[in-house]
Amino acid sequence: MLSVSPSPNEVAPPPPPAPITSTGTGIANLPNQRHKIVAKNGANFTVMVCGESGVGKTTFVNTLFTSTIKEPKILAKRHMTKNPPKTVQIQITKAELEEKMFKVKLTIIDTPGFGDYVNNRYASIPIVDFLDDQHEKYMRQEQQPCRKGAVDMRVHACLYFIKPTGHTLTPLDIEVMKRLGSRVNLIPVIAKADTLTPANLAKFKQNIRDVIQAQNIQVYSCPIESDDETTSRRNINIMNAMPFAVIGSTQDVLTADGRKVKGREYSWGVAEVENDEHCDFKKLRSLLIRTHMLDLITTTEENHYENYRQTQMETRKFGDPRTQPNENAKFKEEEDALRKRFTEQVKNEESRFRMWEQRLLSERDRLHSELEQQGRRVTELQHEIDSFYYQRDTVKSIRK
Ligand SMILES: Nc1nc2c(ncn2[C@@H]2O[C@H](COP(=O)(O)OP(=O)(O)OP(=O)(O)O)[C@@H](O)[C@H]2O)c(=O)[nH]1
Ligand SMILES: [Mg+2]
Repeated sequence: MLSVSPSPNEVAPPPPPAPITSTGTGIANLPNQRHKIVAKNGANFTVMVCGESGVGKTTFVNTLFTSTIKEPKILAKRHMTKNPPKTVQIQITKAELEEKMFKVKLTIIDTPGFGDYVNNRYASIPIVDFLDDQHEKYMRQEQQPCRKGAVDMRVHACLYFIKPTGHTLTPLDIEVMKRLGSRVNLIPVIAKADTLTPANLAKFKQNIRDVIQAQNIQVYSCPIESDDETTSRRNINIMNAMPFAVIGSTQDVLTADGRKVKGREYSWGVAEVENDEHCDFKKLRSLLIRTHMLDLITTTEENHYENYRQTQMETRKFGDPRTQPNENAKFKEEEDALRKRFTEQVKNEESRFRMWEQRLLSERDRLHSELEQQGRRVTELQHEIDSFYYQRDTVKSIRK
């Protein structure tokens, strides 16, 4: 069995992965200096997908598996259908890629989409918690006397799926991406590229790049410099494609020229997953499991994990010694979030009371004027009664 669905906060260790042979994605091409280490130990590589609900995260994961691994039947546990069901909890799928002498234990973490609610401010909390928890678990294991068999689920690449609106990043995208970018190698991805025209896609990409820069969002940037000119050119090519536009599909369709490809069929033709003219799926897949896997692993270890570790050490040094270091930082974040929420709620209540007060005052004024009117009416009636008695008495006295 390859997939497990533990709760977001409690990730149960998944069962051992079944070995699968890759379709030749070139793990053997990992840079030489790291070659031996990887060959000896094998690499643990973890990718996470996240983004708004329904943008195609699960379909992308399935596409990645079916296009990368020769025996998708082993992954039958996943919903490989055209329209996968809504992901409701963090889902972990493990597979083992093997090429020549190299083994890569690939873990893909699919997350539930957010953006369904009016207030999505806290939408990314489970994902951020998951990322921090993996660093924390690893750090605690590292501090143990025996570190053999340590479970390492630190996320090496987090693909953030952007809705293909054709405009720009939403405030929610910006907020979530900022939080993710400071913790993990963040790779922005434009979902459902087949729904945009090439011109709109190019414009959309540029808008996203501009916002990323203006908002100072930390995204993964691969090293461009290399002794080898071809590698440098390839890296520049990859960087220019960011944010990667992808098409997801596990369906085999027939093109006009008779090729059977993974793609999406339209009346005007086929949008092909693995066609560089149609989308950047191949570039992204190559970056992940071929050309930059090692860089993603190294930067996670050296930058993101190290940042986390240092922050925790600082907190431990200056924080309350009775409190666990991670908890200190987490409590601080939670406290800030709670304080913000509390202030907001107080403000909301205040404005509710003010409106209520306003309503009561205008009701009071209305009743006052009604009372005055009624008073005037009473006086009028009293006059009428007086004049009635007066007339009756006059008539009586005349009769007498
Ligand atoms: N046109 C188009 N549709 C896509 C693409 N990828 C996925 N879809 C469709 O979008 C719908 C949602 O896809 P999912 O993969 O379930 O989306 P998700 O992001 O996992 O959704 P949640 O699990 O709810 O967060 C399905 O009907 C897919 O067939 C794509 O590249 N192009
Ligand atoms: Mg899903």
